[in-house]
Amino acid sequence: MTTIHISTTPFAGQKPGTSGLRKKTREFMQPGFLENFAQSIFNAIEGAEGKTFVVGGDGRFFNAEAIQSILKMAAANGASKVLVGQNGLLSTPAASHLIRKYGADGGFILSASHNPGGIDEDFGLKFNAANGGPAPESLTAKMLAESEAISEYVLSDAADIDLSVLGETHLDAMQVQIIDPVSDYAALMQSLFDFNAIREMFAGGFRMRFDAMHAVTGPYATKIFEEILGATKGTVINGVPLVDFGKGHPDPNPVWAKELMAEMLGADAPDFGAASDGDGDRNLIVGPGQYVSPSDSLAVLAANAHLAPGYKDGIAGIARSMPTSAASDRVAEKLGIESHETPTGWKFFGNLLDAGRVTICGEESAGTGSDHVREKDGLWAVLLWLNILAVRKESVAAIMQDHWQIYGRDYYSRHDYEALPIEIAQGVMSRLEASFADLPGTQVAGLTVASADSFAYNDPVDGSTSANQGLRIFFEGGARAVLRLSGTGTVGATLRVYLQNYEAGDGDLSQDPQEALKPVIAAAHQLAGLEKLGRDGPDVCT
Ligand code: VG1
Ligand code: CO
Repeated sequence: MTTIHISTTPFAGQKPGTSGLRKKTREFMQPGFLENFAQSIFNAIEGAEGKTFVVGGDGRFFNAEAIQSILKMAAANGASKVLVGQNGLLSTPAASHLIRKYGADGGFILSASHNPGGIDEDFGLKFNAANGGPAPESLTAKMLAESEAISEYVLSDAADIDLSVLGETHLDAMQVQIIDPVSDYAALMQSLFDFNAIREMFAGGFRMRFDAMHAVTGPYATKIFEEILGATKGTVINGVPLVDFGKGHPDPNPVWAKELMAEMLGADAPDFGAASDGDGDRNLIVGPGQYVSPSDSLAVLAANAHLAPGYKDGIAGIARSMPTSAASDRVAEKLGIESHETPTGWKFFGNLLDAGRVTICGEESAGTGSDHVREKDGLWAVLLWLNILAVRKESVAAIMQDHWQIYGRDYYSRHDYEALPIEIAQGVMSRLEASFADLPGTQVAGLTVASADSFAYNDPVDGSTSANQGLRIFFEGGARAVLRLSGTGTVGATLRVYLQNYEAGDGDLSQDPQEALKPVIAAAHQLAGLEKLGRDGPDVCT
């Protein structure tokens, strides 16, 4: 058993995006690509000597091979111990929990999350820090700098480890513990929610459908919903993780979770429907005939969290990403607690959670979570909904109506234009920003611009600033449009247009969001010159 030193040269483009490094799988599979990035991580954290890491992924194509490389590199870099999920599987929130529970120094999560998987699709790697959360910008900047200067990586020449066998083994001097990916996580969920009340609800005939989208949550959902909580067998569909997610797109939104949506919006729908994404950190919530937008779900969960044992004493504060609707701000105001607006990406919630200033966080992209881990957590959101339903004994639709009557409704939609030529997308953004100085007072599509800016965030905990986090246009009367470029795509540029408009609680609460948003959609199109994209319309509307 020897450490091999391999000379290497930098690969361009190893800059981590919104959530780790994502590339086409074949790019990741090039000799040295994964290794360069992994070594850059070890270098950025000032070495691995004597450290403990958690390693796992969402089971997509190249997951197993990448894990073997990372283990051999961790050993050669001097790590003392690695905890690996059996068969290389760990959901992102479960990995975050394990880092915290076992006091690890960090974790390697192999996933491109909601992006499709397969040799011709996407792969990704992200590093989480000792608090269990995604590497903050200060650390991702170091990783990038290391990747641009790298000249060597090291790995052990030991044989591959059999990841299917639970228990302890060794790779050279490094201890490798292969653990059940589900059990610690299931116990954590049990400590937060009233499993007895949920069990009784299922025993009383409550029906649920959970679409695991052939991604990592299958084993977690089957164990928790069917085995522990007694939901009928078959509650979980697409529950076996596959390397290509059954050729699906593991993004839990009404467009990609078609099968679930058809059932939930059809006749004889179950009482509750939900789905999660590739790595298990996102959630989709839908009642019979009632889709719940992620921004609304965040607000409802925050307003009702006290009904679950883990939050019975109330919540300290709520944080949402900037493009997320203001619905959760209204809840924070009513509760008299702090609310924060952060840039897109879970890494920006970490400091607020660590400082105890917020308990619940969420993003419009279907991510919600709390201070129980440092990632968004799909099954957590589903379980909190179930706990609320079990206590309130009302339908999802009734809970939404009640919420909107109290707080008003923030109609919301996101329009995505995917795989655009980069110069065209950047052109739209820079022209729009250049127009901002003259925009206030401008009338467009029946609306008047109140103000416009490029969002910058000042972290109240560590004082750091993150600029250029999206262009915001506020209209008189409360509507808002936001434009930003995605940081998770792997082909060209994806432009996201986020639209919202507020309707007070005594107004018309039952409009189709696309109808309710028509004026702000038209205004955003004109102001940003979206016809320059050369598209008939967005690729995905959520
Ligand atoms: C998207 C979402 C963002 C989310 C990120 C990672 O980023 O908009 O809210 O945090 O994906 O989610 P972007 O830069 O493409 O807009 V996951 O579940 O793919 O790790
Ligand atoms: Co995800």
